[in-house]
Amino acid sequence: MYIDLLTDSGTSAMSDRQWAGMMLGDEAYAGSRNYYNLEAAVHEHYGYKHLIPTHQGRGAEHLLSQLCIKPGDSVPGNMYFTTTRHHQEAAGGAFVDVIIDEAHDPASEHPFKGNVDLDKMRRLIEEVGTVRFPYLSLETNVNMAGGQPSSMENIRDVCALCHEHGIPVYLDATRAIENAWFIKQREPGFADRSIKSILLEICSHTDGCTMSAKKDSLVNIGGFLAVNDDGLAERARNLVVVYEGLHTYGGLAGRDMEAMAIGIAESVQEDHIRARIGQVEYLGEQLLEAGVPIVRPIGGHGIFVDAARFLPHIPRAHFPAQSLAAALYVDSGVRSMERGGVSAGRDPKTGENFFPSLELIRLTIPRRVYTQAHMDVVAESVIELYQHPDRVNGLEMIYESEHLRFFQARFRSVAPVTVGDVSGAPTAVKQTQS
Ligand code: PLI
Repeated sequence: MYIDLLTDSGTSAMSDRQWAGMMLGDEAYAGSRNYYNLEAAVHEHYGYKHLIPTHQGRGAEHLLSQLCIKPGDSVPGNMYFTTTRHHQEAAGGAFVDVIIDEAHDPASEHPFKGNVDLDKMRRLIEEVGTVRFPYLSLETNVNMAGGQPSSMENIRDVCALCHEHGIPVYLDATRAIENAWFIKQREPGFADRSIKSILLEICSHTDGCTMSAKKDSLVNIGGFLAVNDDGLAERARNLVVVYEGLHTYGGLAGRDMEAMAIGIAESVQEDHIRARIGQVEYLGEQLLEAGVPIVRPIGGHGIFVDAARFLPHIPRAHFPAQSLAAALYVDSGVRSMERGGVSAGRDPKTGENFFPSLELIRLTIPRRVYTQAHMDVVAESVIELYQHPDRVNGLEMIYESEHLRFFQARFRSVAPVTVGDVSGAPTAVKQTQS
């Protein structure tokens, strides 16, 4: 592995201050002082009343889904995310997509492709009634759409609509700070506001959040559920003890909570977020200049390459995005991530493959890890493949795990690869493929 762009989750570099915080771990089973530091940081930056730490984001999603969703419920959201939808379905709910149509079009230049379509949401409320809606799941800087933000206006309006009908709104705040950056850049009236104040305002419209601190908060492990409702918080504290650990550590070591508290404060620093998103833009601009089809506008945590347009000769059944990810790795040792048909999985009712409109690979940039020179290498390899799409073969899946298959699936090339087909590939790779 030369450059690892699989994910920005838990792969960012911690600062000297965070590492110093690790040395202050208070590993008391109950009431670690690091918990209280984390609670203060979440309160100051996200504003919610109650904090329940979890080992990572999906731990918080599990708690929220188990506590709020009943079998037969519909859970609207602005595009699915893999683990979020999985926990909703495991609790008996069905995810309903209410994101604007532009989010499904990689070429649309809409500045806020993460927005909820208010008409879709209104229609859904009319069709289903409010009884079967446990909450709206509102993701910031929507991952599967290409790291695309929602506007403050849309967040405010959709929250008002939901609250009018007694429906709570829970934020997926995993990349809320990247969303805040785009609001500052693109939405009138926010240019002079601090990232910290924009983040607080986003959260103030909602009733709570699930959080994977492995992204925005710059830690290798950690997450939390934060809510305003006293009763829900009490029920969550009861449940976290069953699945994660005591309510003052939620599956984390004291030192991890300290690093998270410090990471939260660092994550809203303007220079940090400017450099972080600036690096993503640096890579994206090079690909755009070479005509490579990528999701536009350039998103927050990575560049999403439109594999369907990149490899029109590979049918969806042979997973163009997974095929491109494999070819890129063979070409240059750059690991990317499939975000298309493999990630989407199967319909739990029919067992049929989902084929989402977006068939993408994600070049995900960890925070504070790589230099622009690394980005040059990535761009060179992607452009090389774009100019020689015939070098990329489709794949068939030879192992599929039961849950969240994209994490563990295995593939083989549908066409036998003979030596010389893949320029520059090491011999061992060629043998494995054939
Ligand atoms: O990986 P977790 O369990 O800490 O978090 C799950 C999760 C929830 N919401 C969102 C928007 C995510 O992006 C997310 C995890 N994302 C991963 C692992 C990624 O590679 O994007």
